[in-house]
Amino acid sequence: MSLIHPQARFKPYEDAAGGWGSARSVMAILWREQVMASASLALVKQNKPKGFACVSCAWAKPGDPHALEFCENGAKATAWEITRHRTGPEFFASHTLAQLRTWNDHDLERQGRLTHPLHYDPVTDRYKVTSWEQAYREIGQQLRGLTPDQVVFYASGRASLEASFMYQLFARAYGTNNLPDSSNMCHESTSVGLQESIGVPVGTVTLTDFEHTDCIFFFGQNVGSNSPRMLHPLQEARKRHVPIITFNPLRERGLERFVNPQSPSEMLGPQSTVISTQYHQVKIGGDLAAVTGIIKALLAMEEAALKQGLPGVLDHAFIEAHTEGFAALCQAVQGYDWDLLERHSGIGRAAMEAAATVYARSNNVMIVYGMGMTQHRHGVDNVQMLVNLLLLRGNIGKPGAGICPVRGHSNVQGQRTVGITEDPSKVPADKLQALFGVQVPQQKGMATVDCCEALLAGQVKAFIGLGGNFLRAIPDTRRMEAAWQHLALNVQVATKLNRTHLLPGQQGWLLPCLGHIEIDRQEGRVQAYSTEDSTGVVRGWEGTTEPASEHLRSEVAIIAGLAEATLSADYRIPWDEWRHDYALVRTAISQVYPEIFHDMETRMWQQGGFHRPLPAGQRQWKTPSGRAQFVAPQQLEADEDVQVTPHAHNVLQLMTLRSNDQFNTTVYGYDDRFRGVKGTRSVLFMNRSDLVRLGFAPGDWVLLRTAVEPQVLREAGPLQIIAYDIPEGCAGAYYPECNPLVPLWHHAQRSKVPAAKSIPVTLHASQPLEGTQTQTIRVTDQVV
Ligand SMILES: Nc1nc2c(c(=O)[nH]1)N[C@H]1C(S)=C(S)[C@@H](COP(=O)(O)OP(=O)(O)OC[C@H]3O[C@@H](n4cnc5c(=O)[nH]c(N)nc54)[C@H](O)[C@@H]3O)O[C@H]1N2
Ligand SMILES: Nc1nc2c(c(=O)[nH]1)N[C@H]1C(S)=C(S)[C@@H](COP(=O)(O)OP(=O)(O)OC[C@H]3O[C@@H](n4cnc5c(=O)[nH]c(N)nc54)[C@H](O)[C@@H]3O)O[C@H]1N2
Ligand SMILES: [Mo]
Repeated sequence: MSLIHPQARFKPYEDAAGGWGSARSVMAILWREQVMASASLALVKQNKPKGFACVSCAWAKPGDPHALEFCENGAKATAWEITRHRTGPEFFASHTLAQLRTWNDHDLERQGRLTHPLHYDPVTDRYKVTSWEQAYREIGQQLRGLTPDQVVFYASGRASLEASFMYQLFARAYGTNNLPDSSNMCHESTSVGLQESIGVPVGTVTLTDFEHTDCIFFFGQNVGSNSPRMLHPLQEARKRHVPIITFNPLRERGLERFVNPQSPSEMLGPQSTVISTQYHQVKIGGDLAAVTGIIKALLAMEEAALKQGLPGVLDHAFIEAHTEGFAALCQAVQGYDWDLLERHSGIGRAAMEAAATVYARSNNVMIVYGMGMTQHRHGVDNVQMLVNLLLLRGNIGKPGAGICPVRGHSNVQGQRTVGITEDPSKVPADKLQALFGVQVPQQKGMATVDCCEALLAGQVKAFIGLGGNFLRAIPDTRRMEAAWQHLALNVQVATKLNRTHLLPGQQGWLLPCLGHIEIDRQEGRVQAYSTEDSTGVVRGWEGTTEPASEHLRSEVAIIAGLAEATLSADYRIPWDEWRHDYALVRTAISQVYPEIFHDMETRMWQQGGFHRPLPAGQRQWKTPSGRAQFVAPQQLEADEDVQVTPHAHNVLQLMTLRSNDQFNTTVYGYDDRFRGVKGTRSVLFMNRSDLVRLGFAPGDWVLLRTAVEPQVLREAGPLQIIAYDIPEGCAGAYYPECNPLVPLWHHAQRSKVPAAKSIPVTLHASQPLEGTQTQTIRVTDQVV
């Protein structure tokens, strides 16, 4: 294949996930960040008692950890946070924000940790060092001059339970429920779907379930890159011959084969563990049809068995005792014929039947899923369809079975538990009133998409970001960047410089905070913090490395400082005491949420922490009917903006993906080892017959244009085409570079999660950009 950039390469990766490739990749980043020695000290404490929680994903940390309880990407996240590189006053003195806006995501964060509080100076177009006191005073003053509904309090999913609890209390005492968070772009389809179906907003699977399961289904989650520590329980399950059945348009390496890089015998031996025993390359958005097909096959098996006087395959006792909506589900499923199901799923009837056969003979089945399910127009229906499948054989509320959404950031699930939500009905208003004198505003606040709409309408005047890279993570980048500049106040609490910080609005503040790996001392005493992981386990942690700069403040301290400067003294909120002793914040959390967090201070230090109560796991259904709900599919396509027969015309379905070398908008490097990409992110994965049909060749450069709402030009690229093993009509490219293509309105019904996994696009011939090959997409990513 001819490639124009000499350093960019595409060569299929032959090795298993993990293995030597993983070890080499970790060494490379430790070297680049100059943390060979400090990282070795830190990594042994990662995910350990009296250590720190990995700042990468939210996957469960075992109570009895391995000697080294981290994965390749966890190690990268650690190295990236404890890096020796610094983005200090000299850096900001020598760069205007206009200059920095021409840099890409990698180069911005690569400069290292922020060291000083900064205030934007419009005269010189630079950030200048300020004092914390001045920052709090001026921000407080400005917030007092605005009305609460003009102000947004965004949270990315990393802040601890303590910081998150204080943040939502600050927002509510100020007078707003405008608390969007990263999970609005992520697992909100889960929170909505599971709540309706089984009465809890979170998954029911725990780590021990992996020891008891006898079958695992995987839908739209890339375990090898995004939650690699889960490969260990999967490997253990495979050693017990547990079948794993995967549905994914791409053959993701972590779902195919794994070598444990921390096992000398595996590293030196020739064998890798086969992960998936069945691999079904559904087309993007084809899962509703695929699961409908599996259920249709189960119903046929049931009928055949009963005819022969044999026991059926469905758990009728469970269905009768615990569920509602079974007949409607059966009727809907039987209404779809196999032709239609094959066309919409992109896989054959035999594949759906094969999955059904294994499902029917397994007793304890769990379903694991990720963004491939939630980030669709019908993301909520996707989630509920997975629950339907589980309920048919009583696979919720018994050991080894259940639903397992794989959450993103390290404490994203916990943030919601302690009140970060736009919905006031989800917070114990009476308690906040009684304990702190805070009257929770009645009016629903803004989640992420609402906030973007309000920004476009000029209704948001101030934005406070507790971490994250909002402007880069949201859809419709170009339109949002233009609107963003009109903010009167923009306060960003962050560890590293990113694109959102480069559009400061009229008053821009960049407040550098401690990361979670760092020792947080308040008045000389080390402070612990806590998180809730993807399986509902709450644990206590402590940072272990010295802070990147003496000027950093903890998130808890920053929130307290801002709150004190903003709120009147009428409230009984002990900000100053909380800042000096986080245990007092935990006491408050236990008082507000006693069912979940009673005795938190002791229980979070127990071996393995403590589980939040999960009624669905005990077969108690907190739904309006008191039963688990079957939800009949209303349609088969997860994205109605996309036609069913893409190969008949020139529109492809584009999914935006993470590489193995990034954490969301944080781009560690330009390799996506498992997918065989080296030295570039400017690629488009395409099916060979599509590219031939559309008149392109591998190595060609193209621009992508969104194929709906033609009056708005949404364009990204240029990207270089790679012929790839992906279903016809589907294409893949990297997030966040392709976010300008996602229309803001193209989001999931009911949960409003942007449908980043199925964007209708057309291709247009182009040329590579001048300059270095690592340049990412520039064309429409500029501020207009
Ligand atoms: N190293 C690392 N770890 C991370 C992150 C990171 O960026 N880097 N991000 C964190 C965050 S915030 C999150 S939310 C999670 C994200 O982790 P994932 O949920 O794995 O998200 P994506 O990488 O977006 O990958 C989605 C997967 O779904 C597949 N897919 C896309 N569309 C469909 C579809 O229609 N059907 C099916 N069946 N599959 C589909 C894709 O091929 C891909 O394998 O990971 C977290 N962990
Ligand atoms: N097209 C497309 N868009 C997507 C997605 C997709 O798959 N496709 N995925 C969506 C998903 S699942 C998510 S979760 C969002 C992610 O959206 P965000 O959570 O907003 O983005 P991140 O990239 O995780 O944020 C990175 C920044 O967080 C800051 N940071 C890091 N550690 C800390 C810390 O300890 N404290 C503080 N205060 N700041 C810190 C750093 O400054 C860093 O630059 O993006 C969403 N957008
Ligand atoms: Mo996420």
